[in-house]
Amino acid sequence: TVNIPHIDVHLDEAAAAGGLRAEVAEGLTAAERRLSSMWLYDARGSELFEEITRLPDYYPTRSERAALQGAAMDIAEIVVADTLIELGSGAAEKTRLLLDAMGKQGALRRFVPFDVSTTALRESASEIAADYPDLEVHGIVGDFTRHLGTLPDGERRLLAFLGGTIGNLLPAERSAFLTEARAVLRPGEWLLLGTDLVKPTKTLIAAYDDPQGVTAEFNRNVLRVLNRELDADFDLGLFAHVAHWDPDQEWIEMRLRATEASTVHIGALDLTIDFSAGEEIRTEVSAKFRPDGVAAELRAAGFRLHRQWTDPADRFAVSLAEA
Ligand code: AVJ
Repeated sequence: TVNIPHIDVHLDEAAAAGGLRAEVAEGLTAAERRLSSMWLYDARGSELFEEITRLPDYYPTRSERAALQGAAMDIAEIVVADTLIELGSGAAEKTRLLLDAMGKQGALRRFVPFDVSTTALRESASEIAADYPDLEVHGIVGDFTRHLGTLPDGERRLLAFLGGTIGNLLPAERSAFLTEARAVLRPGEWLLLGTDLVKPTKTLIAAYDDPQGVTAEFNRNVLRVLNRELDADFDLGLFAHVAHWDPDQEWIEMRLRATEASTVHIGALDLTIDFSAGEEIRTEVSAKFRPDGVAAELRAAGFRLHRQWTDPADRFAVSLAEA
């Protein structure tokens, strides 16, 4: 028999479209134009991100994998969880390290991948179900800033939020997310948090502005999403990819910079926007952390930090905290 995943969709298309409309209307008319990085991940965006993770300069995925390789068995033995929930699981590739270790430990029964991209989720849930025949796979399509309350119950759950995706939340969203995660978990349940670490600017910029141009393509893809979903007429050729390090906030910003003046019409919003040459839209922040800072944010949300691991080059941290 085949192991078929069960999938719940909490991001219904109408609500997502409403969210996109409201956000784009507000973000693109603000004095400092911005878009939420969530809109980067349509099917094509999720594929481009997977391609980014294989680029020589994009170290976070490899560094996190190295950290997890050293930590997975310890984590499995500390948490003794029956359910692994993974937020923003995408292709769920590093998850296998955890699934293997938790399987070996013996308590694991169920895997709950949670992602904003329906296509990425269906694909990864099916692959994991096929490769782990005894594992119950229950996928959830949702927005982890809004739908944490829909997570299935379990005896003892490990909530994994890897990839450094927490860095894509703004500081207030970040603390709201951690507080909500703490509220959803019972005492004795666990959070595993992956965070990219502060490092020399040139290493960071190289990771977000690759010579192959994949990150640029990923960034500009958000305009394709707006053209398709909101009947907009962005000319992708008129927007250049920019990766900027903000030393005060300690985050990378991806931006799209208008290379010349243009007028864009967004049909679904009945909105016309004039871009002057050089004007920018912020499309993502990707915060970089210090291990002590992660510990402090976890503590502020009511978690107790149990242990932190880093990769041998100290580029990326994985923190295990108890609710
Ligand atoms: C979604 C957190 C893994 O911020 O590094 C990759 C997304 N943006 N290149 C990150 C991303 C540009 C990525 N994560």
